[in-house]
Amino acid sequence: MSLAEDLKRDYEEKFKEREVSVKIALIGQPGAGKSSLINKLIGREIFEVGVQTDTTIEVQERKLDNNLTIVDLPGYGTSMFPIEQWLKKFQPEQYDLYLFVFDGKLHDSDAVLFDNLKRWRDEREHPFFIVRNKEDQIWDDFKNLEQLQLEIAQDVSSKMKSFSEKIYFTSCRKNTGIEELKQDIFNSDLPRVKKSKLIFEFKATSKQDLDNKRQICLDHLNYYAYGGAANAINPIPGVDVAVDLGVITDMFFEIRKTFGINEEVQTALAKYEILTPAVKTVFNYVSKAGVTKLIEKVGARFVSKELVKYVPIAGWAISAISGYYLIKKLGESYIDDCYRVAELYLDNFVARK
Ligand SMILES: Nc1nc2c(ncn2[C@@H]2O[C@H](COP(=O)(O)OP(=O)(O)O)[C@@H](O)[C@H]2O)c(=O)[nH]1
Ligand SMILES: [Mg+2]
Repeated sequence: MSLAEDLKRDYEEKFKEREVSVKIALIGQPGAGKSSLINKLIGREIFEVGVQTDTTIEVQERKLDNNLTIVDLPGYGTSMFPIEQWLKKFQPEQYDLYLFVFDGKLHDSDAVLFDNLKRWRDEREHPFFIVRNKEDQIWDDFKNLEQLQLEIAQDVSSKMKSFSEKIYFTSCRKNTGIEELKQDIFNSDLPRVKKSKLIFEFKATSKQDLDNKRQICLDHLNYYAYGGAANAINPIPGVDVAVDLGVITDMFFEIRKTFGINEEVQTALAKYEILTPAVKTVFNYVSKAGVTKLIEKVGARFVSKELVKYVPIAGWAISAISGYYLIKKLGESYIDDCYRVAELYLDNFVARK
C-alpha cells in the first residue's frame, strides 16, 4: 500500500474515532456527593452541588465536547423506583463506565446493583468504581480510621459477595483519594478511543496527565495534517506550500483545549511571558492571521524541496505534500509549547492549591 493510502486510511480511522461516544454513569443516593466527585475529576462544574435530587425522576445528562456524556441517574430503592424497576427503566447496562458513590450504610438493593455491575463488567467490559465519599466524616470515638474503613469494606464485600473489589475512599472537601481514582479510571479496561476522551476532558493535575494528553494530541496530528493538506486552499506567499488555514487554527484550538489552556490560564500566566517564550507563542497563534505569520516565519525551515524529494506521495501536488509535513511539524511544536504552558500552570497554580 502506498504512503498516500496509509495516510488516508489513518485519517478516516481518526475521523470515525471522533464520532465515538462515551458515557459515564453516576449512581448512588442523593447527597452522597456524585456531583461533587465528577466536578473534581473533570476540574470544573458539570453538575451543581447540593441540589436536592430526591425529586429527580429522570436522568440528567451533560454532553461535553469530544462526545463525552456524564449521566446522573436517579436513586433507586425508593417507593418510586424499586431496584428492579429502576434497572428496567434506565437500562444502565448501556453506559461505558460507572461511578457508584455512597456515604453511609449500604442496602439490600445495593447488592442487586452490585450483581449487575459485575455482570456488565464481565460481559460488556464496562468498568465500575465503588467510591466511599466524605471520608473526612468517617470518625468514631473508639475506633481509628483504618478500623472504620475495614468495616466499610466488609459491608461492601458482603453485599458484593466477594472480597476482591477495591473501594476508593475520597473526600471532595479535603481533596483526597481523587487522584488515585482518576489514575485507575485511566488505567481501566475501557477501550483506548473511549479512554482518550476522558483524558482529553479531565483536568490535568499531574505530569502523568500532561503526558497522556500529549499522546492523544500526537495521535491526532495526521488527522489534521491530512485534512489540511488534502484540502489545500490557502497558498502561503513566499513558501511553496498550500494548506487549509482553518484546519490549522482548529488543530491549535483543540491542542489548547486538550491541555486545558483557556483565558483563565492566559491571565494567570501573563507575567511569565518574558521568561517562557512558549506562553507568548501559544496565545499568539489563535487566529488565521497569526497562523499565516507563523507559517511565513517557520515555513521555509520546515518545508524544503529536499524533504519532498525523498518522501514523495503519489498523486499529491508538491504544495500539498509540503502542506502535510508543515502541518505536522507545526502541530508537534505547538503541542510542545502547550505542554510547557500547561506544566507552568500546573506547577504554579494547580499543585499549590
Ligand atoms: N464533608 C463532605 N461533604 C461533601 C463531600 N462531598 C460532597 N459533600 C457535600 O454533600 C452535599 C451533597 O453533595 P452533591 O455532590 O450535591 O451530592 P449528590 O446529590 O450525590 O450529587 C453537598 O452539600 C456537598 O458539599 C465530602 O467529601 N465531604
Ligand atoms: Mg447531584
